[in-house]
Amino acid sequence: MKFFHISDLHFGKMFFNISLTETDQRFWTERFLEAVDAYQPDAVVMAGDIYDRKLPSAEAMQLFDRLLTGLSERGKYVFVIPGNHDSAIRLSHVSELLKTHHIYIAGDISREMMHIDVGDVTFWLMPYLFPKAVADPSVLDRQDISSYEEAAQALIQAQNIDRSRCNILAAHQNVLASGTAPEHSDSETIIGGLGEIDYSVFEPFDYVALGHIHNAQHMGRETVRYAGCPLYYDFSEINRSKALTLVTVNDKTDIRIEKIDIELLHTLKQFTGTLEELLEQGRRMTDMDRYYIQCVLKDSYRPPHIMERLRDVFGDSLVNVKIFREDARSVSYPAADGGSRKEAAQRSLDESFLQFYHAMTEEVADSEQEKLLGLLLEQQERRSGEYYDEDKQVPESDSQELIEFLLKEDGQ
Ligand SMILES: [Mn+2]
Repeated sequence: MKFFHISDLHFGKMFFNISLTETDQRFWTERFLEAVDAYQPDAVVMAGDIYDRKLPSAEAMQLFDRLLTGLSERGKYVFVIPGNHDSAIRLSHVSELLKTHHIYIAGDISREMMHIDVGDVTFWLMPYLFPKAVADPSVLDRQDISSYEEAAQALIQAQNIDRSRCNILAAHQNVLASGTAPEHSDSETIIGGLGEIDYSVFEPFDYVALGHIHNAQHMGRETVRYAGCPLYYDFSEINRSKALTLVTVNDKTDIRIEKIDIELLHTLKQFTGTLEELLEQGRRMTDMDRYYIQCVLKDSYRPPHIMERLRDVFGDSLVNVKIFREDARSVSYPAADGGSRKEAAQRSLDESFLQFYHAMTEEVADSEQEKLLGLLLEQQERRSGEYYDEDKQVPESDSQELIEFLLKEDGQ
């Protein structure tokens, strides 16, 4: 028995302002199906976060459709669990029907975990769980459960696991190795320390196919493993391999893990230097199209027309510009040119705002955003001249929308 363990596909994800669905994610899906042809696994385990959102875009759903159909056409078993980004109900739509095609998608948490026997191996599907869901009267009816670890432990203990068989679990949780947290990526939306479950809880399982953490790694033992996200979803993953995890089960005690390289449409490149140095590095590049590029500015003052000049050289490959910081906590760039309060007071409002913007987002506002800021300030100036009545409800103005646009974060 051989299977690919994948997770955190996040179909529909935006990378900065770029939609990856029709480009990188579709490319990856086709290369993955080729890898399935080349390595002939019996099954594919998808350990949650299939989609980036609970309400995925039509394009993201079509891509998942392509993946499931491609695997079904190749006669593979497919095991899917919902992650915290998925809607369990929507993901498991028509799942009863799909079982006839050997596609098994777990829905909401239930007392008996969905499990499927394939030869000597049993695949167990544990949807993303949280304590309240497991404690619920409709599941275990255990009001004493308060932590994620207790919840996972109780649910596993409630299963009738035949230990003579090889048991494979798919789970989407924040797993620790005896107190050691996994190496995180900034593309995860995980609150530090929340929902930790020690790997020992999964002791009854011979292999645990984990999702949730975006960096591939094992936790505690070789066979409790995060597959990691298939594509680069953040520059913090720049040195990480995106190879596929292929698991071969010879028997219960002999499980081998191989890493299979997969071609990506883009990988990441990060340049650090002054604007002039960055432009020079860009001019020397000959294979720009293969990368998504982040520029880290080391200038001690803010050079004019940063975005325009970088775009001239890097084109659409440039996805993000940020300010270099020695210490991640200090706001070195905005503070560097004007120390005193007097100087700060003399700075114009838009200059101050742009510095605030750097400090908050670590990004340089582009000309479009600067233009919007100008409009916003103009509007505020006009409004401040108007009579202000304290009893009067402040009208919902489009200033709010502009502020939100300027401080907008990428959809996570
Ligand atoms: Mn994820």
